[in-house]
Order: sequence, then structure tokens, then C-alpha cells
Amino acid sequence: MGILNVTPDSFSDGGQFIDPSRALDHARRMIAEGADILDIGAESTRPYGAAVPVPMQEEIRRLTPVLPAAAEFGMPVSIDTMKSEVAAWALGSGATIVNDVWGLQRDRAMARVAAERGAHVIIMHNREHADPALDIMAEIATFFTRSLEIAAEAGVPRQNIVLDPGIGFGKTPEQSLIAIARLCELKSFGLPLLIGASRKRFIDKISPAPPDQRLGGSVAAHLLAVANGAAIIRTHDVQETIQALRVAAAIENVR
Ligand code: HH2
Repeated sequence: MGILNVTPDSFSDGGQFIDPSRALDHARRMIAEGADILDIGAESTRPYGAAVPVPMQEEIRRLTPVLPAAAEFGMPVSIDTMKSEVAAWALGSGATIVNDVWGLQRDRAMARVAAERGAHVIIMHNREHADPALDIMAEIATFFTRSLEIAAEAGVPRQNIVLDPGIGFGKTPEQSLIAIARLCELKSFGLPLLIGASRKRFIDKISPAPPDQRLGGSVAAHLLAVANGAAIIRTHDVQETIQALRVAAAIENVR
């Protein structure tokens, strides 16, 4: 899954793709590099730092010149939003997947919108504040169970759901590491797992570097995530990530 942030303020690539023609060039490039899904967002989810909430109309205004055109490229498009109105607009404009970083638990209309449109849904674990004392795997499992109840009540078919432990969201850096190290425990839900470790701050805690210099750490995290059961990797760096995954798979296959 290639990331396309049509935002002025995303933590790692803010402002780079706010211009629609640059955004669409980047989408084309990620598809050429092998992305199977485009994840388009117009509000920084701000895993770190102060959030500047974006009004719904502004989110749709940023997406209008980009999302419908990107959907024409033939790859599935997911809409990275916390707002059901934005999700509804995007699903009516070519997106087929809703990526909700609040796992259907914040905007209660989100599950209904996804069900009505027959969309796939990415349920991501999140919480307002990290708590170092938490058993993070138990917390994630409890959160997923609640999100899956909300999805079922709204009529989202279980086979349309992907689960994501939410690397960097409401977690200490160590808890993000644990979520990757113990990812296979979440296989018990019987659903595909997604990991988005791309350029995130836990990398900087281990090996200090600004976001645009965290490729090595991102690739390491993603290789281990796949080894531990991830089916989808959300990345800013499609070409490098696919190359690393192909080489790792080739080595596994000659055993
Ligand atoms: N991470 C970010 C945003 N959306 N969605 C899912 N499902 N999983 C993630 O890990 C995830 C996500 C944050 O990364 P980015 O999009 O690069 O930053 P920003 O939210 O600042 O635009």
C-alpha cells in the first residue's frame, strides 16, 4: 500500500503532494513501482505532535482534484480519514476501502457508510494517550473485538475487514516494537493484518534520524512484520520496500 498524503503538514512528507499534478505523478510512480493499493489522506493523522483538525469541506476540497483521478489508474484506492462524510464522498468518487485510524470507534456513522457502500475497512488500533503500564497486545485485542462488534452491527461483512495495530498511535516506542514483534498473536482474529511503520518515530528512538532518513529502519520493521504475519505493508517508499520483501522471500524460498 503506497501512501499519498495530500496535506500541508504530514509528519514525514507534508506539503510535497499538495499540488494535484505532483500528487497524481506520485500515485502513478507508486503504481509503476508495484503498489497494489493507494492510500490517500487529506488530513494528517498526526501520530506525533499537536493536531490541527481539518474541517470536512477542506478535506474534500484537497481530495477533489486527486482521488477520483487516482482511482482511474485501476488500483484500489483507500481513503485515510476519520470522518464518515469524507469517507462517503470518497467511496462515491472511486475509493473502495475506508482506512479509519480510530477503528470505527470515533465517528459512529463510519461503519454504516462502509456497510452501505460495500467497502472494505481497515480497523486501526488507537488511543488518546500512550500508557507504558499497559499490556499493549491485550489492549489491541480488546479494541479490535469492540471494533468488530461495531462493524458487525452495521453490517460490514467480516471478510471485508483488515486489522492494523497502529504503529506509533497511542503507544510508547517500545509498545510499537512489541506490536511488530508479537504481531502473530493477532492472527487469532483470522483477518488480514496491516502494518504501517514507515518513517515513524520509534525508528528515531533506536537510531536517530529525521523522517526522510528512516528508510533503513522502515524496511527492517516491515520485513519482520511480514515474517510475523502482516499481509499488507503501508509505506512511503514502495520501490525499496518491494525490493527488500522480494529478496527476503527469495532467500526463504531456497531453504
Ligand atoms: N499511519 C499514518 C496514517 N494513517 N493508517 C493506518 N491504517 N496505519 C498506519 O500506521 C497509519 C495510517 C501516519 O503516517 P502518515 O500518513 O505518513 O502521516 P500523517 O498522518 O501525518 O499524514
